[in-house]
Amino acid sequence: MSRPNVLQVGRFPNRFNERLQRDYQLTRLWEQPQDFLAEHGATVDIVVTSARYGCSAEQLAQMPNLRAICSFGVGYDSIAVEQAKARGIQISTTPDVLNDCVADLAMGLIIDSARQMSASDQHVRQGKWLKGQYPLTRKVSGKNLGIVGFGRIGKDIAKRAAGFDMAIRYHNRRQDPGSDYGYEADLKALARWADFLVLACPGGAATHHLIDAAVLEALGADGILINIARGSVVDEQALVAALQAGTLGGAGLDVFEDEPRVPEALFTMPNVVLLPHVGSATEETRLAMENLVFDNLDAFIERGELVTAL
Ligand code: 8YV
Repeated sequence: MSRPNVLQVGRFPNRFNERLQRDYQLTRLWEQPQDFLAEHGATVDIVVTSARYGCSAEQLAQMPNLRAICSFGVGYDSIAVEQAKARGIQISTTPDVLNDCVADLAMGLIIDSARQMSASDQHVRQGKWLKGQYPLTRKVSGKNLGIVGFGRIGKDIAKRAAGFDMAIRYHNRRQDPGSDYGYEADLKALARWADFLVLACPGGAATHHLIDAAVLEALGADGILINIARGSVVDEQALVAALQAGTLGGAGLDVFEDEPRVPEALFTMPNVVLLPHVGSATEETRLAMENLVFDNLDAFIERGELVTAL
């Protein structure tokens, strides 16, 4: 392909922006007039986007000659995958390189929400220790861990949790023949059994509000929900209601339904840990994700193939 036109749909960190600008024939969508896609969409060969910015069916329709979408991130719920595939448009994401950090963060949220590290840190910083001890919290080691979504990240969470002597069971669309962990086809049954229910499944229509009031009720007053997947997987109103009523024991959340907006009702709950979608956000992992986007771009430009195609 002779010097293809690459469209970058949103801002990335400077290092990434600069390398894109330096090495490719690049257009930055946000610097263009509103009607850029309507007027010039036919000139776009490759889109560079992210799990956050996505690529909608409307955008796709405005780019009749698009051949590839290279996305920064492993989630593709914000990309119109079906429409793209129907047109033969190839899609790459950045799998695997972020598994460690997302699984690490899941463990961090398990420990923090149970042991209330963030809330007890506040206790010290606000001078409250001088007035009294922090209340007792909940143990992590040896507890039951239910994992929803047993893909690469779910398995890496299991690996870590095994080091905490946790009993592990999982719920997935299908049982994994390569795994010795117990498979639970019934999500509510898994929630009833679990002390911690960790969400590591993809977002999108198939998992929308998979965790509803009934699942939260099954998890129960001693149960803790951990979400490092997508906010859309949880009925957030039901989650807030269960936490307010005390029918759910706690939550550790890195993702929300309407990011960056987080329900304010959660702000004052010591049994809830709130993170600003930082699962993959370490220097090392973000650099690896960037490099994988460039590997995909280069492979597509050189030989029409993506390295980590969906
Ligand atoms: C990033 C993510 O926050 O990989 C994903 O799907 O959600 C995260 O790693 C995202 O890619 C940044 O846009």
